[in-house]
Amino acid sequence: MKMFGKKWGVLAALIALMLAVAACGGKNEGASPSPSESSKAPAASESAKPSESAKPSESAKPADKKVVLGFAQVGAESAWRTANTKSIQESAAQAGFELKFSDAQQKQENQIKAIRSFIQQKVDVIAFSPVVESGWDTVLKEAKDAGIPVILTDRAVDSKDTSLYRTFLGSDFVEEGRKAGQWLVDQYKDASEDVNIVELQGTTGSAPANDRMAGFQEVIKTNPHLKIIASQTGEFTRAKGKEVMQAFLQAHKDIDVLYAHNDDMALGAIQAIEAAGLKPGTDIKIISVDAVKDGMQAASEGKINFIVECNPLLGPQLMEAVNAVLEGKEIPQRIVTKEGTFTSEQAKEALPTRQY
Ligand code: GYE
Repeated sequence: MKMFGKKWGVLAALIALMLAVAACGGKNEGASPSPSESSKAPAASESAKPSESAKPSESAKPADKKVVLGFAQVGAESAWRTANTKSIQESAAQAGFELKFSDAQQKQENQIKAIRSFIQQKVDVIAFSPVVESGWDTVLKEAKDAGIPVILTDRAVDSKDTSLYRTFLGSDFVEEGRKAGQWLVDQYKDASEDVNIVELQGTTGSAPANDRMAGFQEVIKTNPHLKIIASQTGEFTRAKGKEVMQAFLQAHKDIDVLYAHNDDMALGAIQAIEAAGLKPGTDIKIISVDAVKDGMQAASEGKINFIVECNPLLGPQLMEAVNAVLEGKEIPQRIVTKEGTFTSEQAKEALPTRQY
C-alpha cells in the first residue's frame, strides 16, 4: 500500500515536471503514458513473488485482475490462531492475492454469514477454518452452486458429501491426541496406583477438541490406572483455562495430571495451580498441544512437561492449493501438516528458533 502511494507520488511529480517543461512546446498528453508503462512491468508469474510492484499494475490494468480469496477465520482465541492469521495474511500478500478476511469470534453463525457474503461478492476461492465440525452442508452447497471452490484449513467438517470442498489442509488432531496419550502411558508404565487426570477440552464441537480427546483416550485406555476424573471445555482460551482449572482444583484434591488441548489453556491453568500453592510440572504434570512460544517457554521452565506440536503456519500451503484449484489441477482431498513433540529439555533447545 505504502509503495503504491510512493510510486504514484513520484510519478505524479515527474509528470508535473514534464508538463511544466512541455508547457511551451505543448504536446504531452499528461498522466496516461507513465502509469500504463509501469502496469506492464510485472508479468503474472512475477506478481507471485514477494514484491509490492504488483499492486500499481493491478489497479491500473483491470484485465490482470487479482485472485480474490475470501477467508473466514475462527477468531483470535489463542496464540496459535494469531500465528495462523498472520501466516495467511502474509502468504496471500506474497502470492499477490486480494484477501477478504473475516474474524468470526468463535461463532459459527458469523462464519456462515461471512461465507455467504464471499459468495455474494463472487470471490474466486473461499477458504475457512470451521469453528465446529457440524452444520456446514447448506452453506457449502450454496458455494458449490455458485461455482466457488472451497478449501478447508486447520479444522475439518463432518459433511458426508466430500464434493462440497476441494481439500482439507491441516493437522491430524487424533494423532496429536495419541502422541499426548503415549507420553503419559510411557511416564506411568510402572504405576501401581491410579493416576488422576483432568482434561481441559478445546471449543465444544470443534474438530481439534473432538479428535484430541479421542486420540488421547484411545491410547491411555491401554493402562487402566490412567483415569480421566474430570473433563470440561476451556474454549481454547487462557482465561477460561484458568477458571476451569480453579474449579477442578477445588473439586479434586488429588490431581496428578492435566491434559490441556492447547497451550493457552495450559498457561491459564498454570496460574490457577500456582495460586493454589502447587508446583506446575511437578505436583501436577502437564501435557498440552500447539508449541507456541509461551507454551515452549513454560515447558523450558519445567512447568509444562510435554507439548505436542501443531503447526499454524498454513498460509504458504493454502496459497499453493488456491493456485492449483484455479489452474484446474488435481489436488489431494487431504493435506496433512508435519509436526513433532517436545519434552522440557527439547523445548529449551528449540525455543530460540521458534517462529510462533
Ligand atoms: O490448537 C488452538 C486454537 O484449530 C488447531 O485452535 C487449531 C486450534 C489450536 O485455538 O490453540
